[in-house]
Amino acid sequence: MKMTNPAIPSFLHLIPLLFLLHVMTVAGRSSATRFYHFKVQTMRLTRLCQTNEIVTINGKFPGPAIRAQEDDRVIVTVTNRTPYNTTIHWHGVKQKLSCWYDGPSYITQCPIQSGQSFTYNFTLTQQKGTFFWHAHVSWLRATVYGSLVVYPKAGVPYPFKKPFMENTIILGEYWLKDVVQLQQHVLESGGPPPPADAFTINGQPGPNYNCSSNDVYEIKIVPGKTYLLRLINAGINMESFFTIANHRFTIVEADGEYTKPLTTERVMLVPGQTMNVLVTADQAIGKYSIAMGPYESGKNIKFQNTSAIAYLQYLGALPNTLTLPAKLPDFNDNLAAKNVMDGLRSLNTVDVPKDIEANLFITIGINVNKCNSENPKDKCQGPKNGRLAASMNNISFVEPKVSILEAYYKKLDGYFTTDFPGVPEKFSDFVNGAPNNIPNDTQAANGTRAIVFEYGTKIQLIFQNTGTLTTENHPIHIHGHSFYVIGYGTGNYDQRTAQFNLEDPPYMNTIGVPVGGWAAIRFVADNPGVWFLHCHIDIHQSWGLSTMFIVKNGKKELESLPQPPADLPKC
Ligand SMILES: *[C@@H]1O[C@H](CO)[C@@H](O)[C@H](O)[C@H]1NC(C)=O
Ligand SMILES: *[C@@H]1O[C@H](CO)[C@@H](O)[C@H](O)[C@H]1NC(C)=O
Ligand SMILES: *[C@@H]1O[C@H](CO)[C@@H](O)[C@H](O)[C@H]1NC(C)=O
Ligand SMILES: *[C@@H]1O[C@H](CO)[C@@H](O)[C@H](O)[C@H]1NC(C)=O
Ligand SMILES: *[C@@H]1O[C@H](CO)[C@@H](O)[C@H](O)[C@H]1NC(C)=O
Ligand SMILES: *[C@@H]1O[C@H](CO)[C@@H](O)[C@H](O)[C@H]1NC(C)=O
Ligand SMILES: [Cu+2]
Repeated sequence: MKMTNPAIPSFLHLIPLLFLLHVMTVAGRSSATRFYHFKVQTMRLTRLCQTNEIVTINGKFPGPAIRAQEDDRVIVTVTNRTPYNTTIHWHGVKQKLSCWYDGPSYITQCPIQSGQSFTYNFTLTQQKGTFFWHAHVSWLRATVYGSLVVYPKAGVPYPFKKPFMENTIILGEYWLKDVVQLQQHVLESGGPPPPADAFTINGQPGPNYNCSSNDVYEIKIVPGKTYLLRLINAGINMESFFTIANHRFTIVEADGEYTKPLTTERVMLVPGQTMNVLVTADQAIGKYSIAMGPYESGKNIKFQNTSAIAYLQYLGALPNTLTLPAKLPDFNDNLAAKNVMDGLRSLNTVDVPKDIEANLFITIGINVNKCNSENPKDKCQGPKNGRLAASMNNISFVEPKVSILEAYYKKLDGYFTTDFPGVPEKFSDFVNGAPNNIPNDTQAANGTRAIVFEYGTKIQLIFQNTGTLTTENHPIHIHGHSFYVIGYGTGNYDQRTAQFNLEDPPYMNTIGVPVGGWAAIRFVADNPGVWFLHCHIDIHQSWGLSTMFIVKNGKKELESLPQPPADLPKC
């Protein structure tokens, strides 16, 4: 099947929205409610010479796009018609006073089990831009994802010249195996995950893969016009480079916040990141490759290294035009990844929290635990016959059996503790001073521990990558809040030499902490609830690279979490 998205149809689906904008302006209403029904179901899909059952929403892959406007209410009823547990997370949506609808399984809700439904109900308060939704349980998000596009309010222009058209580009990783079973097997084995069978662009691997010469996403463009591409990395375990043959493009938004325009030839997107870029059809009429390939900063990691390809096709190009190839950086080009980050700035001067009230330092990295199994051949396939794990401040997160938010709200004892340490047990050379007695000296402690903040606490958080097994860029994602990325660097964080940008740092929800380095973020904890903080590389999260923080209710009006919804799933 050939997937095309020619200019006219992509404009057509905007017409109802434009009509609505008109109605709303006339009626003088400030926001609307958008209703969706998500049927979680299995679907047969042919990719890479094989037909498999995958889990998707409403029989679409990628799943349906949600389109709304700033301040709208979104109501999505999710009905689970598969044998698998599911939940949906609205990635980047702050869920102000609606933590119950955030979606991470066993953090804010129990899974929606086979046959059950749950209605998510939240507003897009003061948020606009490119977001996405994805399953937040097991590895279901390998196929359960789609875009969530929030337009500015009626009459509010973009801070750049209005693009002629727009397209959403979702980067993904595709497995031929049942991903829920695959995750289980990998975790049982103690070893690393297998590489994905393919990278995909809008669900299509493209011509570099066997049997895929027709499975290509194509954008048809009019010469001379400027297009807005909404890039979303929905990948599971890999960070990715993205580039377009012969075309430079300009970043204007990152993680749903406008940025100062930054023109580049390529970007690196970590899983969980979104970026809006403008590209102008200013090259010779022809056909150009759009490519997605691996960024792997860790050592000795097996990964998929065939790039996914889509086409940028000029209208008027001859049918058999030669496709111009796109040149991706080498998989380990740390500088290419850093260069983009170096140029990201908020569009305007921003109000970065000063007078920090909670100053945290969190180490992030991989551990190797001792085997402790009578069956090491099957269960201890990690380095030196150990079992791979991951941790924050040396605590490997243990997934609870209940929803922590429910346990917290209903004061149920015994499911979690509130003693997650704000600093590591001991400071040392985290990057280079790794113990070499694996697995004896590389064990992690286990726990389901939270940090508790008073409402309104001004937080500074330093993430420090450790080199226990290998240093690696980790994409840290925070739920319920965006944060200013005020600084980052390589090596161990040093307060005396670290440089912070308190003027116009980017405001993000996912930060790729540099390989063997650190990143500093600031935000105000102003959203009551229990919020997951985790590496968005799914295997790392599954190994325990996560924690959670609780924001207590405030004292004023609109500072308290409402009661749980009546249909909240039970464990
Ligand atoms: C969604 O939440 C709003 C605000 O709490 C409430 O008024 C409305 O009834 C809810 N709608 C549904 C369908 O649950
Ligand atoms: C295509 O198939 C050949 C032969 O089976 C195999 O060697 C090669 O690795 C495959 N290429 C990709 C990109 O999967
Ligand atoms: C890419 O994969 C091929 C096999 O598919 C392998 O021969 C090659 O060494 C890999 N390259 C890198 C840089 O991993
Ligand atoms: C991590 O915790 C384990 C288990 O308590 C301990 O043995 C190990 O020394 C700790 N490692 C570090 C770096 O703190
Ligand atoms: C943490 O849990 C893992 C898996 O259950 C176990 O192998 C390991 O020994 C535990 N670590 C400690 C320090 O108890
Ligand atoms: C689905 O979720 C329920 C509730 O937490 C749990 O008891 C059950 O084991 C889960 N099923 C699977 C296959 O994970
Ligand atoms: Cu997320």
